[in-house]
Amino acid sequence: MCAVCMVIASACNKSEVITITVEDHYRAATDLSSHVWSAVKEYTPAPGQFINETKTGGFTGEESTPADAVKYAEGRLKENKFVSLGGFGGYIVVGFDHSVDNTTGYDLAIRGNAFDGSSEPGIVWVARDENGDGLANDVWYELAGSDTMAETTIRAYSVTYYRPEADGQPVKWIDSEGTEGEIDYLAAYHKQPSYYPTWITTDTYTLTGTRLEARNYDKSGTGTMWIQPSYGWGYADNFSAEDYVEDDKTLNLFDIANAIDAEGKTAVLDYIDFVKVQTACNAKSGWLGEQSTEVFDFLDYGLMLKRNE
Ligand SMILES: [Ca+2]
Ligand SMILES: [Ca+2]
Ligand SMILES: [Ca+2]
Repeated sequence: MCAVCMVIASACNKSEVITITVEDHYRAATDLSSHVWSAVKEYTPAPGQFINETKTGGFTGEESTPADAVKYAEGRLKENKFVSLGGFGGYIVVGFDHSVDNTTGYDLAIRGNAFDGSSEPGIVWVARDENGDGLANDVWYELAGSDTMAETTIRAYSVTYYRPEADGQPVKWIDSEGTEGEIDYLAAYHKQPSYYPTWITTDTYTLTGTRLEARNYDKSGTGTMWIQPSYGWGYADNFSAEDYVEDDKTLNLFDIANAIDAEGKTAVLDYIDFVKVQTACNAKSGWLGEQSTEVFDFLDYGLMLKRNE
């Protein structure tokens, strides 16, 4: 009997109020567990050039509910195709068929499509299924990265996106700093009617997260060659030798030990159940459009290494 169960048993005997600890819902990996993500729990991108797009984006264009969006994202990941998170704040949440342990060293590997000069960092968040309902409705902890303490980094930053009034229009936004802007409509490349998710029924929606300062710039000076430099470490879809896998450079590695709470203090998590990746920059790169994190895969890296021993 585990320590927690013993507490409950003895408490029941005494008819005392019991505080259920999160350890109750730990799901140990077994020989049957997979080191690969098992389910998409939520997919809420910001508007973007690939959102609703039926060609390279792979949407039907008819997604009308959050469940449709989850189905889309699961199908894409299973086909090893990218899921775009759109502009700032767009996110995906995945779960595993077991709890992912915080091992010594790296615990998670996330695949993006970064290459030298094309990093579109996504911040990684983790959560335990504290209430044991299988849903990602628990407290999220950010995994700190190289820029967490930078003065240019803004936590609890929000962007509200506005549904365009007609097809073929950019998506307007306003952020929590009062700045206004647009997700451009790239008529030459992505011709779907709207970049505002088809399954979001409200005329505005707000995404909140941690914003990293954009580093993108036009090297040509004439708008033809946009560079999206890498960040130090701790971000998905980031081409950095500090945490990519040397012989598989689109995989970035993450350590649950870097978890921080809403105040920025270290959060000690022995394990996690859910992983969220969220586009970290609010920027656009000319004809390349908005900076959007792309993801392909989520792995329990500790379990993967154990299996490879
Ligand atoms: Ca670790
Ligand atoms: Ca839950
Ligand atoms: Ca990318």
